[in-house]
Amino acid sequence: MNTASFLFNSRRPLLMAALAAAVGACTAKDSSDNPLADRPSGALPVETLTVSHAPAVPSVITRRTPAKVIINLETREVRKRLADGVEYTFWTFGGSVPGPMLRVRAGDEVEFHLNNHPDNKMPHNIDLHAVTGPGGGAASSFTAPGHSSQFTFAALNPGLYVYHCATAPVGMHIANGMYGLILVEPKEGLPKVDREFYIFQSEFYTAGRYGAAGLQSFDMEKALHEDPDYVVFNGSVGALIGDHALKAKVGETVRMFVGNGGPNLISSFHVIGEIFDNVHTEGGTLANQHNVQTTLVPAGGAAFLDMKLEAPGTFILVDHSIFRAFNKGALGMLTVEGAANPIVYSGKENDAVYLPEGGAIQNIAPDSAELVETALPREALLARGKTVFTANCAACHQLAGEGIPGAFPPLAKSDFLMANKERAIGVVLNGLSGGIVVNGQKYNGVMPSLALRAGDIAAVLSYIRMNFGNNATDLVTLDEVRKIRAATAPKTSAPPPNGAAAAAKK
Ligand code: HEC
Ligand SMILES: [Cu+2]
Repeated sequence: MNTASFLFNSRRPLLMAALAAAVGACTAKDSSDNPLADRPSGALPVETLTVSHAPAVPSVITRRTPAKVIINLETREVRKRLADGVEYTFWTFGGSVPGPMLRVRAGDEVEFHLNNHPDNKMPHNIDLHAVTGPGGGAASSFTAPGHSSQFTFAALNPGLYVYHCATAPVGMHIANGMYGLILVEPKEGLPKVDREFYIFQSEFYTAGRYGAAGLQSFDMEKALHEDPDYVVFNGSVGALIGDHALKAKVGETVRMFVGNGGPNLISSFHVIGEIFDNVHTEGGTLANQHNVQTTLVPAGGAAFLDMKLEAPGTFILVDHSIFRAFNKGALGMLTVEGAANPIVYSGKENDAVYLPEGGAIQNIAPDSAELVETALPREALLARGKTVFTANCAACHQLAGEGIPGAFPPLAKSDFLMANKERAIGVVLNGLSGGIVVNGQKYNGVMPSLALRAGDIAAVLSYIRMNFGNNATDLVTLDEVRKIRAATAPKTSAPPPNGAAAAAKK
């Protein structure tokens, strides 16, 4: 091999000395293990890595010889969506959370450039777990805003690695979104699959609780107690849902590169309705497990797995610490298209009344959720109203109900709200559009129907009519909401356009 000439040609004696030690340790094992063994004596061919943002994965490496790979990564502090109506100032690699996935080949020489955008307020650096060297690169990459750092490392060990910022306070830089994955492909490459996806779990600790609207700041107390408000895949609630769902076809094999930035929690990664055929536990090169339901992804760690898709449908990605999935955001979707395969999965074959011997006949009304709703006592109703308001209304009407001139009418001191209780119930039940006048100001927007339960509507209206400078003394009761609902419910499944608006203005 030609490690010597590679080392002595280098312009970076210190790093290369560290490298020499690492290479020495490596050759001591077995020369065929040495990832630098096939380095040519001359200069390596140079390529610049094109980065791709999650859930996209950079293309498979087809070359079978080492290269010098140049990576440019920019740190950006950006205000973006964390959930509907909720924003956060994320600190990012490449402007996104997670940062882009990086892909190199074992034996490559990687020239890394970390560029800290001049608009940023913080210094940043990068610790790549794929690096053999002090701080995984952090020691050489501390970069002030408006500056750029460069260091070079050899990709000695194949595997899937997390990278993250390690600037003090480290916890805060990670909590704000500074992480991503780097794959060091084994020399021979990975087994071929039809599609690859990049999924990254992490938590956010916000001043307001889950769903609280507006720009949220980082909450150090909650971070210390490891009690996040949000646990998400790919940086926000819903990043892998609906139009953003991962897509594949029946008969294909898919691979998921799953990282976990923490900063605190371990992920119990699971895909509802699928079984992982092969799992590379902890991101190692060995597919050491087959037929796995849930795999652990440690904080600051990764795993990758593949599965063949035999049946169509929507498969839900979750952290199976299940409140995180359904109440904190750790939920994604894989939509698989194709013909049904009744041998693999039949679909529902029969739906019959189940009458256990001796049991009473059960009558389950279609709106069974409604049946269990009971009227709440005054204090509980108002407390619930506040929660419903923060989660559902404040995004438009603002936290103190002050509204936004020209766009969202005020609920605070609103003559429109207070003039007619039944009409107000109708607005929240069915939405409103077509233009109204509130406190002498014209508004012509769309208030959506939010599909709230009757109890939540009673609660939120009781709350806003008694707060924000409104002077109601009576509550809005569950019965009143039910009555208006029965009177205004659309007769067909398609709601009449502006039906409520017309009713509201008469
Ligand atoms: C997506 C934005 C949006 C959300 C969310 C929203 N509203 Fe509205 N709301 C509007 C708009 C826009 C109007 C005015 C509609 C028009 O111009 O016809 C309105 C009108 C109203 C009105 C009548 C006008 C007034 O100021 O008194 C009430 C009452 C009201 N909304 C209550 C609520 C409540 C309660 C919630 C939460 C359960 C809510 N809204 C959620 C946008 C929103
Ligand atoms: Cu940082």
